[in-house]
Order: sequence, then C-alpha cells, then structure tokens
Amino acid sequence: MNRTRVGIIGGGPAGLLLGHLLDRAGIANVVLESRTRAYVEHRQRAGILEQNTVDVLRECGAGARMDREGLVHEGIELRFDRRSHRVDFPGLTGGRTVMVYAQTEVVKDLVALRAGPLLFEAEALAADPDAGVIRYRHRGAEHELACELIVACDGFHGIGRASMPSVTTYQRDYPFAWLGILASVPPSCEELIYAHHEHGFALHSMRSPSVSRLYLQVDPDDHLGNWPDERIWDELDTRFAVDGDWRLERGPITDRSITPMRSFVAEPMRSGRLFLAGDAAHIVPPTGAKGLNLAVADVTLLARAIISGDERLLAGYSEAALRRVWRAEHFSAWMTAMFHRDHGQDPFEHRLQLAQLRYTAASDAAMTSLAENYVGLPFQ
Ligand code: RFL
Ligand code: PHB
Repeated sequence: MNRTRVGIIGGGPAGLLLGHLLDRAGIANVVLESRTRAYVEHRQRAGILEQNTVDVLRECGAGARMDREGLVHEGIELRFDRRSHRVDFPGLTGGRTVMVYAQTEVVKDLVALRAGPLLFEAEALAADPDAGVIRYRHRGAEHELACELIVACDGFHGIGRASMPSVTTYQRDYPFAWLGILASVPPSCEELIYAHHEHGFALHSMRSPSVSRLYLQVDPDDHLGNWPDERIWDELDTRFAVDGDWRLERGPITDRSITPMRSFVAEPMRSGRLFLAGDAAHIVPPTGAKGLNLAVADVTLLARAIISGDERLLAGYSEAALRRVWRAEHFSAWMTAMFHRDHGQDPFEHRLQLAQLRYTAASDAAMTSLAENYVGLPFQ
C-alpha cells in the first residue's frame, strides 16, 4: 500500500466520515490515525448533532444506532435572573431539531463501518502539497503514501496546516476555560440548560437517560486539583439556582477535564493537492456546539467535490466552506460573550449581557436567530 487516490490524515469524525463517503462512491482512500482505536473511541468531546449532521449520517448509512439511541431535542433552556426561558426549535425554525448523541459514538459507528484501509498508530510526519506525498511512521518504520489528493483532518495540533506554504490565521483567545464532568446520574432536566450567573457560565448537558454531562466556566490557569467533587456540585448548584422547585441531582463523577477556549480560522483551506477539514482549519468555543458539526459540513462539501470530479467544485471548496465557518464563528463568539463572566469585566459589560439575554428571551426575532443558528443553517 503506497499509492491511493485520497490520503486522509486523522481518524477523528472528519477523517472517518470523509473516508466513509469516499468508500461508498468507490474512491480509494487511506486513513492514517496517530492514536490507538481505543483512544479515539473514548475521547470525551461533543454531544450535540445539528439537523444537517443527522441528515448526512443517515443518508450515508451511518445513522442506525444514532436513530435508536440518540435523543431528539426540540429546545434548550436559557437560565438567568433565577428564571428559565425555553427556546422552541421546531416552532422557530420550521420543524428543525438537534440530536444528543456523543461524538464517541459517532466515531465508534464510523470505525465499525470502515471498508477501506484505516491505520491506527500511524503518525503523519509531513505532507507535500505539490507532490501529493504523505510521509508517516507506522510500527517503528517510515513509509511514503503517494496520493492524488491529501486531506488533513488532523485536528488543531496536526501537521496538515503547518505543511501549507501560505496561510493566514485569525485567532481569539478567551480569559476562561470549561471544566467538564461526566457523572453517573440521570440528567436533572429534559433539555440542555445554558446558565448565566455572576460566578460565570454553567451548562447542563447529557449523554443518555442515565449519564449527565456538565460544564463550569473556570479560569484558564485553574487545575483539577482545585476542584474536589463537593466543590464542583456546590458550584453547579449555585449557578443553576432558579426560583421554583428545581433540583440538581448529584452522582459519581467518572471523567473530568479542563479545556481552554479559542476561536481560530485558517485561510484558505486548500493549497495545491492538500485540503484542510474540521478542527485542522478552524476552532470554535464550545458554547454554540458547532465544532463537530462544522467538521461534518466541511467533509460533506469536500466529498461532493471529489466524487463529482469537477475541478470547479474543488476550486470552490475553500470559499464555500469558509462562508459557513465564519457564520459559526460569529454565532459561537456571540453565545460565548453573552454567557461568560470575564472577571476583569466592568459592571457595564455585565449589564449589557443581561440586557441581551432578556431581549433574546422576550423577542421572537432574537429567539429565532439563536434557534436557527443552533440547529444549523441548511446546506445551500
Ligand atoms: P479531531 O477530533 O481533533 O480529530 C483529529 C484526529 O487527527 C489525529 N491526528 C493525527 N493522525 C495522524 N497523524 C498526525 N500527525 C495526526 N495529528 C493528529 C488525532 O489523533 C485525531 O484523532 O478533529 P475533527 O475530526 O476535525 O473533529 C472536530 C471535533 O472533534 C471538534 O470540533 C468537537 O469535538 C468540538 N466540540 C463540540 N462540537 C460540537 O459540534 N458540539 C459540541 O457539543 C461540542 N462540544 C467540543 C465540545 C470540543 C470539546 N473539547 C474537548 C475540545 C466540548 C468539548 C469539551
Ligand atoms: C456536550 O454535551 O458536551 C455539549 C453540549 C452543548 C455544548 C457544548 C457541549 O454547547
């Protein structure tokens, strides 16, 4: 195996889905993944699939378990001023919804469906955008893979973007991070709760009827040692406090991590034979639940272009993908700014956040804008 049509670097959701879409169209491809299968299948990350993502997974035959086990959600709750406000997705968006189905499960489903070569513990060392060659290390030896096209789906820290001779990057770092936990306790809510509190943001999400996923905004230099279980639950209680008889159920914490937040875009997403897709090209803060969905949107677009064989579609990939990327960047930065507490923030800014939240909850126009971005704007 030293030649293929499409060499894919990275076996995360972007690389695996692209490989699957190409397999189905009979286009030879090889996926190289630096980590082990167990590692990629258990890495805790995203939980929300927007309507387009659900449609794409179903259409390519990867949606069977998602349809059995995923939870369709018709809204989210915004919580601030000790009150709850529901955003009704189908009512505001002509029937669109989202699906709660973990990224770990999407990855497992795609690995199980894989027909073509998928090499774990195969680390790409370099990608040549002109020659179309990937150099990689597998089982202690170095190899070369010659490709008509290379697609770097190797995440934010991958080698793909660094192999492009000229990229412009746009970046924003935020003065906060998310402490995320997984807990063996049924969710205390039927829909996700996005909470604004003077201590900072909190999010109640879920993985299944018996597993909760919760997040707290913390400082980027904070560490897990500062957060014994009691403190995490107490702080979640404080931030979700609401008038009325709602209660946050506690349970054993089975996974925890702190993730910094950033916004990042690389332009263009192509150089010669090398294309970028997913987190390799862009990062959004998780407040808008868009990262995984953008990765799926990129590879759907790119797979269509590759399968069509139409050079004009390939030439238009970067511009078309970036249009959607920047919309999601705006939405994610907007949600982040509206909900998070910057401790250096002046009281004026805090009042502006509350004014925006109250307006969003009270105005059909503002609520519709939030809802249509959250469920995902339709593909053109
Ligand atoms: P990934 O998932 O990072 O996969 C890249 C893969 O490339 C491999 N790799 C290499 N392989 C070979 N050679 C090399 N040199 C390589 N370098 C790297 C890596 O091992 C890895 O397997 O990128 P991809 O496929 O673009 O997928 C992107 C998504 O994973 C990401 O956007 C989301 O997880 C972001 N995200 C969320 N997105 C959503 O849509 N909804 C959410 O609710 C949501 N919540 C989240 C999130 C991300 C989070 N974290 C931890 C960053 C919540 C969190 C906390
Ligand atoms: C998650 O369930 O992990 C999740 C949900 C919504 C977000 C971010 C993460 O905005």
